[in-house]
Amino acid sequence: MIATVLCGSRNIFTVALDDARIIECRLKGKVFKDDGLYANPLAVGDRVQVECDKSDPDRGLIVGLEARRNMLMRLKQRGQLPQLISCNIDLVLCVTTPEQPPFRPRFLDRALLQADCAGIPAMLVCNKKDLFAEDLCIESRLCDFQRLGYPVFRVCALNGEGMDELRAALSGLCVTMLGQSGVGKSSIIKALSPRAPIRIGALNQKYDRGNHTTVMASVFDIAGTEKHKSTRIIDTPGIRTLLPAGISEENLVYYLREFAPLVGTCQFGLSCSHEHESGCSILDALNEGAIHPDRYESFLRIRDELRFLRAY
Ligand SMILES: Nc1nc2c(ncn2[C@@H]2O[C@H](COP(=O)(O)OP(=O)(O)OP(=O)(O)O)[C@@H](O)[C@H]2O)c(=O)[nH]1
Ligand SMILES: [Mg+2]
Ligand SMILES: [Zn+2]
Repeated sequence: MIATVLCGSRNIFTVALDDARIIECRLKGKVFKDDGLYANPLAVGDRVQVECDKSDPDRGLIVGLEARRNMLMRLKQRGQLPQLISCNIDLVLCVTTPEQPPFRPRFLDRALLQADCAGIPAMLVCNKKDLFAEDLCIESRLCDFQRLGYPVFRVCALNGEGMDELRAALSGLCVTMLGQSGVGKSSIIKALSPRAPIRIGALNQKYDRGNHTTVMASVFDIAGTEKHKSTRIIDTPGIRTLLPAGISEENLVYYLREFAPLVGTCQFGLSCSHEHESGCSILDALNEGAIHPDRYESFLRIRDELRFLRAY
């Protein structure tokens, strides 16, 4: 029987069978084709073949893995294998805040890069709109993401502001939430589906950030309404560091939307470092404002990191 992984780690997973029954499965002595490429053998959203236990209807054994439509991954630490966050999804929802925790556009650049590299559409949600005092730096970055084609939603999970638009945008999709601890990923799911059995954490007063309340990726189904189809949301634990996974120094530019069309058009072609050369299309775009200075800075930092990761 085919099932979808809802949550789990190491070798015990909760899966939903295609007849809607939810059972617990072991992954025992089974080696998949992709084994050895990722830190975890299975991720939430994976489609697996299951053999049900004949004596216990609530248990089974995972015996195979169906082909993956896509994989969202991350690298936690240099020298480790990439971790699969979720598989077979339609959308990555990158969640951020203007305050508590502070706005971190570099995290967004990385999260969007990871989504683009996986070929998965992405949107941004700026939560905690209630804490948003007019801040030109934040607005400038949010507008730039919009300009690049990432829809941006400004919402407040606490008072429901902006939630209808977000709900409509998620209609019929399977979505993965991505963001730092404390930005309100779980709160947004709770706002969309008040009866969802989900834990919301308090903020750490001293450090103005989350306490890593969600500890494991898991799935929540939000029922459809007359206006919207149902939505499946994967809540994930807050991410501290997001090192680029599955991207090389050479192909980084292809995954930065405003950089990609310029590749190869510099005077020195593909050998241009885009740092000091005359006739560099990327530096020209930066000077003309077609590339936001912050995005250019992110590009340099991520490229440095990729060099460092490769030198391992
Ligand atoms: N002021 C304000 N606080 C909010 C809003 N949404 C969530 N919070 C608060 O932010 C804190 C963290 O919320 P969570 O939903 O647990 O955050 P999370 O992103 O799931 O965090 P982790 O599970 O640790 O990754 C809680 O104290 C929420 O009440 C909002 O719109 N405005
Ligand atoms: Mg959470
Ligand atoms: Zn160049």
